[in-house]
Amino acid sequence: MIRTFMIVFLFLWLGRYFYFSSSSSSSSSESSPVETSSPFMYDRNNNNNNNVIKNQSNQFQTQPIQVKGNEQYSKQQQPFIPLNKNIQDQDRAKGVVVILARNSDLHGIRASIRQFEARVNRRFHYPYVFLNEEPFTDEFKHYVHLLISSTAQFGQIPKSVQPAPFWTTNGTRIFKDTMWWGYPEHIDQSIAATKRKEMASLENPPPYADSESYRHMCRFQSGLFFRHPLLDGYDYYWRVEPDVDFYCDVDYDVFQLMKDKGFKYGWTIAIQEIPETIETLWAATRRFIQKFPHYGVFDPQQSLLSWIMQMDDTTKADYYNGCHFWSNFEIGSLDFFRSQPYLDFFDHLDQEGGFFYERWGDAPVHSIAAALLLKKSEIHFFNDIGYNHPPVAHCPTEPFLQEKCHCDPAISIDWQDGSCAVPYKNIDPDFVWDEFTYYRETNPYRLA
Ligand SMILES: Nc1nc2c(ncn2[C@@H]2O[C@H](COP(=O)(O)OP(=O)(O)OP(=O)(O)O)[C@@H](O)[C@H]2O)c(=O)[nH]1
Ligand SMILES: [Mg+2]
Repeated sequence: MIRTFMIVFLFLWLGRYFYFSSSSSSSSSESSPVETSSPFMYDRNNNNNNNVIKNQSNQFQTQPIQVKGNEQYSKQQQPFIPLNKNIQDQDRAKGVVVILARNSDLHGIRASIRQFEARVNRRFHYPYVFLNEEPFTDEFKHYVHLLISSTAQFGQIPKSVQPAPFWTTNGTRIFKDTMWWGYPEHIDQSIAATKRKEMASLENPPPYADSESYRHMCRFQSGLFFRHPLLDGYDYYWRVEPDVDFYCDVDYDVFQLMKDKGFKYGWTIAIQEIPETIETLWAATRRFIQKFPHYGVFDPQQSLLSWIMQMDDTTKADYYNGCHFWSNFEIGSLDFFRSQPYLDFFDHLDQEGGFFYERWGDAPVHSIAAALLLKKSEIHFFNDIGYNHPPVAHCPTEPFLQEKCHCDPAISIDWQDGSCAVPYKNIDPDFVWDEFTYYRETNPYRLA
């Protein structure tokens, strides 16, 4: 009996170790499309994956698909394409497209990837990482691979406490036990359930008011995605969601632009958050600032603080105006999120519990962090990337950009009610590049 227990314990313990080792091994194989095997990753070398689909409820069951061998998972193995500017290999930006999705998102993801490839990736072949708290089905992997021009890796997110990397200010990486997808121990789940019910019974309940999975998703996107071992070795990411449109040709390497210009966060749509979902987020942020006064710029002249923080004329108290970058589109620096100030910010918010007791979204969390911890010169408006996440779209109005697009500028949220682009202009008057600046800044990164 005791021996059985010991064997089970040893097995579980080794499982944890395996996760650690997968983190470092994927880092060392960053230029290789070959995936390492781990409990959280799809092992494409395992022939058992290459069977017909298993999900009996799916419409594709009527026509079992043939999933081919390994070759389809790495159609394009040339990560460094020639750009106008001669860039040494070691100076190349290591970018990746990151997609969090459920198996049920397959068709929405296919629609997004179809346009992403046509407008962007057929030129650059950025690799993809797909993440899911359930194993991706063979059907999902198969149909995604029919559309991509590069490599893809499929990772699983643990629904349990597992070691997660944490980077200190001197760059050291340590691991701390963290709930990846689920309720952290300190969350009172019965209070969380009551709060969800309260939100759902509001006269105008916000979307996903009563959803548990949405809250897990927001917490994961806020504080965990960039720690997944499949993202080790990458410096920049482009987030893509199901059912979005990419309206314009992107004919220069955005990741290299980000790296060379020192941009840490790129956006296309900025709007206001639904107040009911973030009632105490600003108070929690204030406590973070008090706890870590030495972090960040916290300087209205250099930062975007005044874009998000306003003063109440009567009470003279500051408050969060809800302005945020709509994070379903993001091009960002993974190192920003892996920095100690950001990780302390996330841990602080996580301890406060608002991901579950309210419905804090990753968009306001990322945006407040960017406004507090980055200089405004490190944040870039990708005006040229026309984008639609229904019901809100950004479509460039400038004729020199319109030539690259297929959207009606009239649909663009930018200068309409609810957009935070207008207040952004007050803080950074030159945030929309004119034609000369656009070509001067992007030309070095166009294909040679
Ligand atoms: N694996 C997984 N992915 C999820 C889950 N919920 C949402 N996602 C993904 O997380 C991202 C954001 O979720 P969305 O449902 O698009 O949320 P949203 O953009 O706020 O709202 P809508 O797009 O209007 O539904 C998308 O990429 C989804 O595919 C989940 O429970 N599991
Ligand atoms: Mg969405």
